[in-house]
Amino acid sequence: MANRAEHVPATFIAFVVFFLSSFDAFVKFESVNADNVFSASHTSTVKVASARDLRYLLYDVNPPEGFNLRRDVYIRMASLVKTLRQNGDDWVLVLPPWGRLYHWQSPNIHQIRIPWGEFFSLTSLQANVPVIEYEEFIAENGGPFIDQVLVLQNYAEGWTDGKWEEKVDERPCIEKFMYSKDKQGYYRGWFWGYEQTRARNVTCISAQGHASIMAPVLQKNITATSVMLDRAETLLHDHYAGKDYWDTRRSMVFAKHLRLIGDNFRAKYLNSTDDRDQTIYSEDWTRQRAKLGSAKGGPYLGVHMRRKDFIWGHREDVPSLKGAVKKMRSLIKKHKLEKVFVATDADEEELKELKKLLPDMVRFEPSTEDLELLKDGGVAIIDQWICAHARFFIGTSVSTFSFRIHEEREIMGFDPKTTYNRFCGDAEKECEQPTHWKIVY
Ligand SMILES: Nc1nc2c(ncn2[C@@H]2O[C@H](COP(=O)(O)OP(=O)(O)O)[C@@H](O)[C@H]2O)c(=O)[nH]1
Ligand SMILES: [Mg+2]
Repeated sequence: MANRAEHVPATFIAFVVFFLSSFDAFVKFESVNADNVFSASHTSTVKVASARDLRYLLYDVNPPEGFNLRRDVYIRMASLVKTLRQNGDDWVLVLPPWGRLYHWQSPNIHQIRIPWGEFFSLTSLQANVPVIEYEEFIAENGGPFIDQVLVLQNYAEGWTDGKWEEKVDERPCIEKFMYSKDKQGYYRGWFWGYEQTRARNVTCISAQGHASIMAPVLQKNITATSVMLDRAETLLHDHYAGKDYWDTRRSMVFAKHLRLIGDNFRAKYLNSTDDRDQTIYSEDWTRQRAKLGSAKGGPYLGVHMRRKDFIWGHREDVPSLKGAVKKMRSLIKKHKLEKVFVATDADEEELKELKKLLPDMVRFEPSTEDLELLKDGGVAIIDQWICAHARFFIGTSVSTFSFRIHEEREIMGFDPKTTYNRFCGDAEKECEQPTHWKIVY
């Protein structure tokens, strides 16, 4: 994998130098056990004067959550790592391998332990905050051990006095404990399919607040070198849609091979190229700053039509296929577009019906071999990339898949009128359209 080579080994070298420089560093390798995580005694750990201690933040998200909510949680964790690095140790964010996602259902393909480099440009992520792949963590750490897992949860009692306040406390676990002790006394659990991975200690923490609420806990109460936050989605954004949010979001550049496949598809089937459509994309996200309205987009309607679990609940904000197709036809006419590109997770039966209703639609349909290479995650990204380049886009109500397309278009400089649109349910009365979130540079 190319991503292996991309990682600068400087952190590793610094780590070795630091390790050899002081025997006191061993103090860092002690596991912190459950009852002293929050005690004051650990704050007296011997500090090495010069070098900042290298520490690793790992995290995971509630298993049923999909790809695009996970991308959102990454932004929260990157923000926490920035806070931690501002006044303390040399924290590095360990990227949780992709896999076992509920929506990735293509049969017979291996979709587990997927490194981030398969979907995102690691050098781009690195330009925002120090990150490493999980396998690099194992190598640097000297084995598949995580010192401390903190399982985040809400407060059993909810908001006391109906008042919301930020707080964090060690508490008994509320939900079923997903870790079990092995013969050696290590904790086993789901570590992204790495069966050899073990945790030295696991504790539950009730947390209510933004991501950086964890910073004092990780800095003062815990001395372990590697700490994993499980159920990290419990934490909120430090500042949604603020500068830091957008820096991290802009750094989440899709892997180049996926962008290229999307670009070739646009050229071949949608009469769309960057030059003509004014969708120039800088390889270096820190230099990408397009004026709103500067991007024109290809002469097609981009559609994200979320189905499956979005229709099972008979949500009133999601249209029938007929309703959606009617809307597409009117948009094609209104904006004088040549084609319609449809990204959807619809099942076979709905797809058949859709093809009947809209025989001229264009879809990205990979061969089995391509699917093996790209995986469901790669195909979803290509779908998003193509939707992001359309002259006009319409998505699905409160779908994070659609939200990520909005952001991609915002980065490229589309007129917001062409981006923040969603389908309305057939009988929906007040069909509120998505919010325009401006980039803060
Ligand atoms: N390829 C492709 N996959 C999709 C599409 N819509 C949904 N999916 C799949 O379904 C998942 C939906 O979960 P998520 O990303 O959390 O978005 P949300 O549930 O719509 O907020 C995605 O991650 C994809 O795996 C689509 O248009 N194209
Ligand atoms: Mg989801």
